[in-house]
Amino acid sequence: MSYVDEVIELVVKQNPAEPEFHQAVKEVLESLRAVVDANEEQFRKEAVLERLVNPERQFKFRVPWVDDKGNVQVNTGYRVQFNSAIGPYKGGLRLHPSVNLGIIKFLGFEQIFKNSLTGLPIGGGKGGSDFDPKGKSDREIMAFCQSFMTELCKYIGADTDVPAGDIGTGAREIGYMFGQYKRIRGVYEGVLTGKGLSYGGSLARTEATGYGLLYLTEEMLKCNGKDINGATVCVSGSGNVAIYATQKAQQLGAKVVTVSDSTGWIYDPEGIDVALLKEVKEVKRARLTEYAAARPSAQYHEGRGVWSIKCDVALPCATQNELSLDDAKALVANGCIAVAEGANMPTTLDATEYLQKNGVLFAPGKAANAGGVATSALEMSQNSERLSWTFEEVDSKLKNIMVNIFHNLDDAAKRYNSEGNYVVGANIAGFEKVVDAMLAQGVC
Ligand code: NDP
Ligand code: 2IT
Repeated sequence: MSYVDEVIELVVKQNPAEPEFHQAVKEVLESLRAVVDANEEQFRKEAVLERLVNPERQFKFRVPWVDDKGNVQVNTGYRVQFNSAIGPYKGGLRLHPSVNLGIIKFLGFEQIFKNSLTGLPIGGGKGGSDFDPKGKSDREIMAFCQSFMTELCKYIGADTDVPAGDIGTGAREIGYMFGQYKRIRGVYEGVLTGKGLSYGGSLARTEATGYGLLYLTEEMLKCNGKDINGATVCVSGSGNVAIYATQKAQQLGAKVVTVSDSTGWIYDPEGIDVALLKEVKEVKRARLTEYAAARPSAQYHEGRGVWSIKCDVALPCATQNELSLDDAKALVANGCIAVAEGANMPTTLDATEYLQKNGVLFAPGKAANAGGVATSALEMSQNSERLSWTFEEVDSKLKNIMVNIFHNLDDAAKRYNSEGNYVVGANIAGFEKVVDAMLAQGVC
């Protein structure tokens, strides 16, 4: 059996009931075959793949908090410190009822390669909790965040592990967590990114993931003789990534006709009204039915359905496995030319394969959504030098990073005879730097 197949089998055996982690490992290792085969003897001897798929450390902890009725609620918190070969652990905190160890491990594993692709010195980590922020009062959110940080603060620090936002964790939650960290540890440092601008946050971090997604998509289209200007775009999700992806797509001359949330989706043939979407989602924290009620051209549908709408470019920006094989077939049948993942692992393995086989340009999340963490690393730099850069400075660095990422994965794919396969390109380009650092640092 090949080394890659052996390690995939080992991961499934040693980590039962973690299907998302298996899926992420499988996608990465399958596409590293050419590199692994070329170095098999050394990699086996040094147990490179076994080390790569085993987190350096993982924490699971109790998070008790008091709700508005005076009852004690208990959630579970996680932080997985996956790989520190190229820098301090870096990655977001997800607050969603679906969170479990397997989900955090899949996200942490992806983060290793994503962070490497940014070209910045950040290792891979991820955390979160099964806490559901929906329907909670501000006081309940604060109570949860303070309790969560009371435990998490023992394991993180500006030079060791720097968490940030993800699903369910935005500026409000980062603020409460930062306050509690400072109070317990007694240090004012850049221990979290995505902070408010009044206490060490970076301009353009809020926009960065969505804007970065469009910068990479624009470059990928351009290098394949196509244009984002004039394209019809379907976006899923209506959170941080989806909102700023929609905004940048419109600035680049595209028309975005859909957004979604966990209960339904909007088809707006006139183009999504971003100001209204922000008001509904960022200010009121309401459902998309409110968007439809305020916008005559919008149709609201219950359930899923974004990918049934005819588009040139599809940008899944909600959550994992939200674009299935049937969705991929519908996109291809409707003439879609490109899919770029704003979310982490939103496309199932069979859907990815179908899209690629049918000539759809496919940019995997670890490359396409790397703009968020890259700008987090820029926030860390600004915190270290105790200065803040202008919006234009950060945005232009972000754009350069995304254009470079695209060319790095394009080159890596070409080097390994997989021209145009950006999944292979992203995994190989991300892996090379991490493995080089791991080997240089000896057995650790
Ligand atoms: P938000 O919490 O701001 O928004 C998430 C959006 O996705 C909401 O519209 C939400 O709907 C929807 N959603 C979440 N879970 C589900 C689900 N199980 N089924 C259907 N819809 C769902 O999160 P972000 O925008 O920050 O994150 C979106 C994706 O992008 C995630 O995969 C995240 O890991 C990834 N990402 C985020 C980065 C960042 O900087 N924030 C950076 C890189 C990647 P509802 O409100 O109804 O729950
Ligand atoms: O998935 C991701 O890259 C994020 N949620 C952002 C992580 C970060 O540290 O900014």
